[in-house]
Amino acid sequence: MSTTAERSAVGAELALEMYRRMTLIRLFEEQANELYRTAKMPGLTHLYIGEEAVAVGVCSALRRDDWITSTHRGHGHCLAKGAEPGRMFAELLGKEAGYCRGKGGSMHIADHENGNLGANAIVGGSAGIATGAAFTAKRRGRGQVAVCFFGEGALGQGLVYEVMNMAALWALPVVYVCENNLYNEYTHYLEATAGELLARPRAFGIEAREVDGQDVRAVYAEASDLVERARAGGGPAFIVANTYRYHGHHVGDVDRAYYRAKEEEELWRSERDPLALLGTWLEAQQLAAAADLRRLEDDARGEIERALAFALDASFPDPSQVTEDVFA
Ligand SMILES: Cc1ncc(C[n+]2csc(CCOP(=O)(O)OP(=O)(O)O)c2C)c(N)n1
Repeated sequence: MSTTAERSAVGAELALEMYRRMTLIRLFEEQANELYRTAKMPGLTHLYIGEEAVAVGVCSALRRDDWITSTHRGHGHCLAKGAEPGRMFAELLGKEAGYCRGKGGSMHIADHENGNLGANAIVGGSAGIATGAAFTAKRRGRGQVAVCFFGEGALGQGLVYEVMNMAALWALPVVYVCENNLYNEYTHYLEATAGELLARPRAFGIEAREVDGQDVRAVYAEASDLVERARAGGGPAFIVANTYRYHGHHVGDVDRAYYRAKEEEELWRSERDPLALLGTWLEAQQLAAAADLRRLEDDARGEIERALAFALDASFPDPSQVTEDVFA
């Protein structure tokens, strides 16, 4: 029987794959920002830059047939679970080749083939979907696990407590991943959330842990442990991943001085960047040289450029499709 540390140890191959995937997310998001700034994308989007280690660390602990549910800040979760960047860009641009045939946009991307049950524009809204999926997983008995990503702002939503109660009573295989990036839109979370975050799941008897959300190896270790525990019938778990979004709440939120200091942003970027932290570790362990990391970055850049070109070239849906796949 292997120990938790052995199970969750990150070798060179996995570490490099996590580096590649985090890079892909960052480059995807930079391009999404560019699409907004050049008025090629209709509407807004919420960038995940700075938080890449949470999605990648957690999803690296999952099987393809495990499920995730996501949020309004969902691109990183989609890519970490295996979505194609080209079809994601196409969705952002309202093209037929997109994951929702161009009708969902940034906040509604779902990718069922890879177990992604969907992003969700309703804060906390996907907690019910993830918990329901975990109920299905338990009934089917194939060892699947559901992961529910949400921001700490969702802890103000009653639904989250209703489903944690049921998940604990029925020992459902669900892991709630709270991405604490400090802000609910333009308000520091301490102004909106009383008490300790971890006390909330613990009130239901749910195993709850805190992790450095900038350290992808730490996120992977904690997630692997709790996912395998859930898979083995150990019931639900809750992770608070401490992290930070480098950009605004959405792409249009460029003037942020009234709610957070530039120095704070610069400190996270310079001292706590998830890519830099993993890159430094890889080099220090002599698992990769700077040139290897540059090659990975170049490959990821090429993939994003091809994906973007595909989406820009793709066609819009025919207007006759406007009422297809619309359920409400
Ligand atoms: C039920 C509901 N209330 C309010 C909103 C408006 N809203 C969108 S994002 C957001 C803040 C979310 O903060 P958090 O959950 O911490 O996620 P983050 O944006 O920090 O990733 C709010 C209030 C919404 N989408 N849904």
